[in-house]
Amino acid sequence: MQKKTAIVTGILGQDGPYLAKLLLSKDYKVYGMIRRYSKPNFENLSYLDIEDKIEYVTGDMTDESSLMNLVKSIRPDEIYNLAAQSFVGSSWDLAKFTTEANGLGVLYLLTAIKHFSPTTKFYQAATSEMFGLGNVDGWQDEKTPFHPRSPYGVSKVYAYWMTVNFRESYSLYACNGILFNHESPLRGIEFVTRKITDGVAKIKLGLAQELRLGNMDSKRDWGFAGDYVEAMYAMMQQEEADDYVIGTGENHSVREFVEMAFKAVDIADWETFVTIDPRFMRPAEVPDLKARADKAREKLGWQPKIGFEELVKMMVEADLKRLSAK
Ligand code: NAP
Ligand code: G4F
Repeated sequence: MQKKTAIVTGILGQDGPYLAKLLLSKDYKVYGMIRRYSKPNFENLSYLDIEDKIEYVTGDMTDESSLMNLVKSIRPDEIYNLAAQSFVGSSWDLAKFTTEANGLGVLYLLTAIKHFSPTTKFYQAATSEMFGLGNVDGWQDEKTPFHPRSPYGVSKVYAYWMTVNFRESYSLYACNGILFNHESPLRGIEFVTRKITDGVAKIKLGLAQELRLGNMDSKRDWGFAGDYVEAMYAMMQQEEADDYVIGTGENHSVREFVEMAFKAVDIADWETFVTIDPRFMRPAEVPDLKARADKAREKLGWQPKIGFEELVKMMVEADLKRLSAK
C-alpha cells in the first residue's frame, strides 16, 4: 500500500518535530518545509532522532509561488501548517511580517489546495491568543468571542476565519486547532517557560546569578507539546473537518511557574534571584487563559497526559542536562 504523505510547515520549530515523529510512527512520508537559510538549525529534529527521516523542501509562507509549487508537485494527503512568526512579544515590532507569514501565508496555502489538490486535508495552527481578553466566566471554548491583543493574535484570527471560509465556500477539509500554550524541552528560548527553566538551570549550576522577567501575574494553561500534536493528528482523521480548543483546563501564573522551577532544583529563596524588568512587559497583555476542551475530549477522545508539575520538572531537567553536557 502507498504511504500517506504530509507536508509539515514549521518543521524546525517546537511542534514540527513532535508532529513529524508522530506521523513517522504511523508510517507517513513526511515533507518538512523550511525556508532558505545559509545555515539551517536541525537541533530539535536531532533531539528526537528524526533529522534524517524527513524529506526537506524549500518554501516560505511569504512567497506565494513557493507554496503553490509545493502543493502542486507533492499533492499530499495532509498539510499541517505550523509555520509562523510565533513570538507574541516581537509581533508589535514585526507587525507586517507577522501579518504576511501568519495571515496571508494561510490564504496562499488554502488557495493552492483549492486549485491544485482539493482532496488535501489542511490543519491550521490557531491559538488561544485569538481570545485575548475574551472569556466566559474565566474560560475559553470554541464559542468564546475573540478579542486579540497583539498583531500576532490579529494575524491568527484572520487565518482562522480564512480556514473556516475555505471549508464553507469550497468544501475543503480544513480545520483549526485552537491550541493553548504548550511547552517542552524543544521550546524556543525566548518564550517564558523555557527562559525560566534555562535560567533556573544556569543559576543552579552557578552559570548565572539572576533571572529577568516581565509580567509575573499573567496566567496560562500550559500543557506538553508531545500531547498536543496527537490532537492535531486526531483532528485530521475525522469524518468532517471542524475546529477544536485544546488545553488542560488548569492554569497557573508565571510566578507559579517560576516557583515550581526553582523547587525542582531545591532552591527555596527564589525571589532573591528574580528581577522584574520593564523591557519584557508588553504594550497590551493577555491576562488569563484557561481552556474548556470538552469538545475535543468528547469527539476526538483527546486528553492531556502530562500535568503542570511534571512538565516543569521535565523542562528543568532537560536544561540541566544540556548545560552540564556543555
Ligand atoms: P515555533 O517553534 O516558533 O516554530 C515556528 C516555525 O515556523 C519555525 O520553524 C520557523 O522557522 C517557521 N517560520 C516562521 N516564519 C516562516 C516563514 N515565513 N516561512 C516558513 N516558515 C516560517 O512555533 P511552535 O511553538 O512550534 O508553534 C507551531 C505553530 O503553532 C505556530 O504557528 C504557532 O503560532 C502555533 N501555536 C503555538 C502554540 C504554542 O504554545 N507553542 C500555541 C498555539 C498556537 P525558522 O526556524 O526559520 O524560524
Ligand atoms: O511564553 P510567552 O511568550 O507566550 P505567549 O505570549 O502566551 O504566546 C505563546 O502561546 C500562544 C498560545 O496562547 C501561542 F499562540 C504563541 O505562539 C506562543 O507560543 O508569554 C507568556 C506570558 C505572557 O503573559 C508574557 O507577558 O509570560 C509573560 N512573561 C513575563 N515575563 C514573559 C516574560 N514572556 C516572555 N516571553 N519573556 C519574559 O521575560
